[in-house]
Amino acid sequence: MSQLETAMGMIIVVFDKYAKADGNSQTLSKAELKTLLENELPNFLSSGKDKRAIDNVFKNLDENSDSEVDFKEFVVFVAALTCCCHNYFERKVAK
Ligand SMILES: [Ca+2]
Ligand SMILES: [Ca+2]
Repeated sequence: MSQLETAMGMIIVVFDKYAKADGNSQTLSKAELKTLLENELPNFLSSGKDKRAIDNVFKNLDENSDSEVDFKEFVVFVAALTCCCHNYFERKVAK
């Protein structure tokens, strides 16, 4: 597998790992999203570990407002974060 294929596979594996905690492996509940962020993106939440921060992230991700984050909604989030990282490193290199 290529590097990109491996990266895409990892996103699927990570989503599945956390999404299946409550028996419904198709979507992330708020509790599942919280565990995922705490374990996989510890720096992302370091600025606000309180419940409100999680609530806000969850509300933003849940685009169709069904109180679950499905894979599509999760991928949009990962892509947005990746863009932020990319911008950040580009600025660093440009200096
Ligand atoms: Ca679930
Ligand atoms: Ca949703």
